Amino acid sequence: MNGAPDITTRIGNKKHLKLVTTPEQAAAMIHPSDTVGMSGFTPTGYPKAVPLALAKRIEKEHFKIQVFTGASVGDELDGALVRAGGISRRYPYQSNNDLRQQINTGNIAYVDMHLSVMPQQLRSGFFGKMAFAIVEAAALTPDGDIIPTTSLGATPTMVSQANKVIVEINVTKPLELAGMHDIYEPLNPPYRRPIPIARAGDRIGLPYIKCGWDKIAAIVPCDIPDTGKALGAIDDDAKAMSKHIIKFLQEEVRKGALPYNLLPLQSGVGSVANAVITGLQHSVFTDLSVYTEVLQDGMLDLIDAGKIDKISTTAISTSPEGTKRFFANLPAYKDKIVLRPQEISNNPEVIRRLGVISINTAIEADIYGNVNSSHVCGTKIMNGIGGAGDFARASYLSIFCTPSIAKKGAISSIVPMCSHIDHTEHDVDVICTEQGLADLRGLSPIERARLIIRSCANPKYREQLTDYLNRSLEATNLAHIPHILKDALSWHQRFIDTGTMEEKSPNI
Ligand code: 0RQ
Repeated sequence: MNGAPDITTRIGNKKHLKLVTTPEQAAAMIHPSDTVGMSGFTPTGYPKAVPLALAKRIEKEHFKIQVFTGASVGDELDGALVRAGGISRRYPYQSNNDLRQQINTGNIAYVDMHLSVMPQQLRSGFFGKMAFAIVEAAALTPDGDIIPTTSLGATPTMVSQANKVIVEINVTKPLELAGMHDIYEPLNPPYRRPIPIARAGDRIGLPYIKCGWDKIAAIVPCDIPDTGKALGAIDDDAKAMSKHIIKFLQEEVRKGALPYNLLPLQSGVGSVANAVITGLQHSVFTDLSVYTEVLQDGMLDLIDAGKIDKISTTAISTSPEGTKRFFANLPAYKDKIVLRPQEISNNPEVIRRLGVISINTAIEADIYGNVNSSHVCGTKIMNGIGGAGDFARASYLSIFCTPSIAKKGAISSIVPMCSHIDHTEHDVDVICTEQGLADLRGLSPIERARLIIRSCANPKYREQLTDYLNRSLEATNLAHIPHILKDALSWHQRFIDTGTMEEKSPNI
């Protein structure tokens, strides 16, 4: 194959070199309406050459497929296929501009799911049969098993459930990634056993994905690197939230509610999450551990600063600079990091056992502590719930952050009633904005409302929110959760009416 990178040394059994083919020939194997699983979790570890070739084929032949991934992936997959008109249904999370637009105009059916649950539902046959899994790999073992790359996501389940597997060997991924993965697939009920993870770094499975030569339909060389997402500078709001959270955690340690080295941390994606993690670098905390789904650049800083014991994740979701740094120091990082399937990295059983402290981002939070992290104005999807629900419900301490205002202050992120709810008041312990932090544990709804308005709402909106609360108290005669429904709903309606709600994508 002219110009294709040489992958011979990455194929453990030379007898099977005959499976090596072009992206176009591999893409030609897919049938219209097929259900196709693709590796990847955030823009890392996803196939690129085959989806790009498939998009070109679809542009000419006009057909659609159903696409499963671990979570969001890069534009070579979601963007290219959507622009070609090639996706009919998409599961379980996305963060692509073009895809979001097609979902929000009814052209693509999107199923926004808890990420830990999707592999089990695939295995149980809820979605029918998966025709192909297209999987990025660093190498194939002599037995035809797969050494994955920088994310695991739902790939082990896709490989076990698909009729055939197309392996895309990506030469930009170092072979030294081998050994970082820990692959364990639980049995379905009623045969399931406890998952034997008692500490973030425990290894319980295999370092490769079981596949076998019989299942491999094609092997495709690829030299396209992951897109990655450049991290924006940590702005003042993110710095303020990071400070509030670290101060709060220090106080919890002082009170004896948390050990000196905290409990395993989970942080979502984006600048606030990265700011909190970066902030820990300069904190008093040491011997930290992380049980999360995405590892961002800030965690590499913590490793470099000698603050981290172990990190468990399903994706190395670093910026392009972070990825270079990660690959350059792979032996040192390898010792600290375990890559697990999302069914394990996000597993509520393990999260509850370890007592994880979760820190996720909200689009809006209401005065009673409910959180919306997926739908703008209750109707338009931004990205999805992702792994936030897996963690929020099962964690020891569930923290949600959001800047107190959006759209340059035209919108308050603290609202009377969330226009859509992903995380109920029962799963939200702490809300933090740049204004301050509200510890909601043990408080009644009305106490929560007063505290959230006082500590988290932007001064610009405090009076309106207090007025709403007072009128609701009066109108309902101090009901348990006082609301005036028509006023609560019109809060969002005015933003829709003024067109303030036109959203863009953060492409996480
Ligand atoms: O749009 O730039 O056009 O103004 O939403 O908001 O403030 O840039 O924040 O990029 O961190 O994304 C919740 C979407 C935050 C993300 C969310 C508008 C805002 C902006 C983005 P503009 P920011 P971020 C780990 C766990 C759910 C999944 C999850 C997310 C855009 O964190 O998808 O946590 N979380 N998974 O203006 C109207 C409001 C708004 C608003 C923000 N109140 N009203 N628009 N925006 N607040 C990852 C995985 O599971 C893989």
